[in-house]
Amino acid sequence: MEEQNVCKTFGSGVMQTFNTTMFHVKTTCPVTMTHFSHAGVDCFISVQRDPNGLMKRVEILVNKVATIIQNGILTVEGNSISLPYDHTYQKVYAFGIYTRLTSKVLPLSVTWYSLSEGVTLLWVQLDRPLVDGMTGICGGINSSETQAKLLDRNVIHDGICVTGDSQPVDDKICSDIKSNARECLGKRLFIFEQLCKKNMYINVHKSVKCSFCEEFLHSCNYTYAQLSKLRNITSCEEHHCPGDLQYKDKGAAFPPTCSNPWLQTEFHTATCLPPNGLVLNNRVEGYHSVKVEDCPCVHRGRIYAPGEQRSTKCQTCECIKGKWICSANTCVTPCIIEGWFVTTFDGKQYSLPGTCSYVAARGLNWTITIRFSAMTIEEIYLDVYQERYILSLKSVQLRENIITTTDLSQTEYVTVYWQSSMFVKVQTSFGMKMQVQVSPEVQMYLYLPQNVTTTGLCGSNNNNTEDDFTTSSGIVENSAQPFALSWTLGDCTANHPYVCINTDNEIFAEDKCSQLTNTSGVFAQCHEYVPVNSYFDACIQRTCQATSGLQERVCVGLGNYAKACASQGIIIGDWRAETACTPSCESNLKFDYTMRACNHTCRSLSAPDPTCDMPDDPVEGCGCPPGTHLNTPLRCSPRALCHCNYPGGTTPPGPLVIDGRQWYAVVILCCSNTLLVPVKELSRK
Ligand SMILES: [Ca+2]
Repeated sequence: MEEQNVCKTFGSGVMQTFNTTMFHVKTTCPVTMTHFSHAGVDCFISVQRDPNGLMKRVEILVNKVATIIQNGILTVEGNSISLPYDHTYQKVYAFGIYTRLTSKVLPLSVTWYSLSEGVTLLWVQLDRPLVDGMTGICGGINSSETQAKLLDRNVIHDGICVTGDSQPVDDKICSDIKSNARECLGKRLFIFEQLCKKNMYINVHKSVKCSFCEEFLHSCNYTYAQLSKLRNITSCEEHHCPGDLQYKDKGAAFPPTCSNPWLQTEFHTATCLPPNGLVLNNRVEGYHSVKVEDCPCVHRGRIYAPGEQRSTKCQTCECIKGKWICSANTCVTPCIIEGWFVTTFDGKQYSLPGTCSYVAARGLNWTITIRFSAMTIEEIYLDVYQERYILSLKSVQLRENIITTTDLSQTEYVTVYWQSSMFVKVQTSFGMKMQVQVSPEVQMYLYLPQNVTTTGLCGSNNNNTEDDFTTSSGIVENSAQPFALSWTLGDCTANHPYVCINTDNEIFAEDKCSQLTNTSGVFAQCHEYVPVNSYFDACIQRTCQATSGLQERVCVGLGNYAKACASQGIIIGDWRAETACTPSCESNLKFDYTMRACNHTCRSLSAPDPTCDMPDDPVEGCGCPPGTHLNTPLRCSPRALCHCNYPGGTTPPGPLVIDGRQWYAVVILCCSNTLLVPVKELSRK
């Protein structure tokens, strides 16, 4: 079990430090709860109360992201948000009757109870040992500071706010609870009495009184009758739940819903739950509970009744118990390696732990290994039988022979050709296909027939995600890191950073990558088909870590989502123009989203083009517009200007003198890419 440290504030100013000391602070000044830095991430949490004891302002600053609750309104970086809210660095969501913020960069959560008038309860939980140099009223390691010193250092005076003495007030609620809850309070009786009297100062808000009593009494196992009696004393009402939900002092923090009908028992807290056996219909407005059989489904913002069907490019789906039950996917899903972000054949997504060399996939007579430089693939090696292909930025080679954009390389087992300036296709005789993006970044898309299983980073290709983290020694791991490290070659250290290298990168990345998630943006039409969040996170990370060419990194991130959408039949349109991502092309080549290799080179005029026999979806990249052909050297030429291919080279249009045998030379004519019969035989030299 990880070490948990909890610091809490409730009532009109009760503080409970990490070392569980409790005291009362009566102030309308901001109070620093905790402030520390860990792993390069700064964390600062403060609260400020009204004269009536309600917290009117809570400020949570983690990794420079400001989350503020003020006058009942929750904002993140100045924008009002709705729950659940998922940000690169944090999540904010309903947790029982509370709201919880969980950081993704620190093992930290902050939970609070919010009323429209203010916050009555807040606790900070740190799931790790306390760190050095912690300040704040929550205390730190071996905190030996006196209460007076803690107050002095952590109550921030601004000249307007007032700090008073926490004078005990004789209050009937305190004495009545004391005598009625003596047994439950046990050892806490003394501290209860002491704090209760300080908590109940004049003008204290009713909810603040209730928050105080609830905190002390919620661990008591009282019967309904006993609870009613205590409620009579405090005149606190039972928490009111919305719709037909029912309040439970202790129950599942997340109610079962149509999207997630299983009752999760991991977290228990004060909560609102549907009546027994029902689930919350979270697919419609309001809080209505239904039988799971009556749950509707949602697709592209449309609600489907139970039993209703819909069809997509790859499958037919039926709405059953709030879930889409789909026929087998007829589209072959590739293993995708885009920078450090991997999607296995069976659809599991994870990120690689470091700049290493890995076995991406291995079959009977072939192995694909990838070597990284920083966050991008430097080289891909494909070993098939005795042949080694090396793919890198704008380059493909078979052993030491370079395969240029106009070439077609064919051996017994492997055919390699360029689909456009951005994509190289590798087709094997045994059904394995690989598409490699070679510009502006090396990325890999690997396709295997259904019945072929593999090992490596790409998983097992058996339609079961559970065994995708199988290590090189055959053990199935739970997490990505040990699994991925087992497939490394040579020295390797896990060095995956999770925070931006600087603030400028961070702002740029957030701004540009949010074009993906923008619900009225160019990518919105695909959101229902391909979940966008993992692409957004990947876009942020690849841009955050870049030391140069930030815009290009963003374009790669956006392009990866557009590619995933295209594979589901959703064509985004001219997104590159809208996002300043249109690449410039060499020579007189033109950029297009639908380039095809088939019959697009001058070479293809000399002989039947084998690429026309290989089924390819069109790809984006630079290539030649219709009516022109890719010529050597790199240029789009009309047919008449095409060079001719002959065994041993290419030649421009016109007569070609080939040295024949020792005494003879042959002149043939290249015309419209066709080598004509010898027109002239030269006489003996
Ligand atoms: Ca699998």
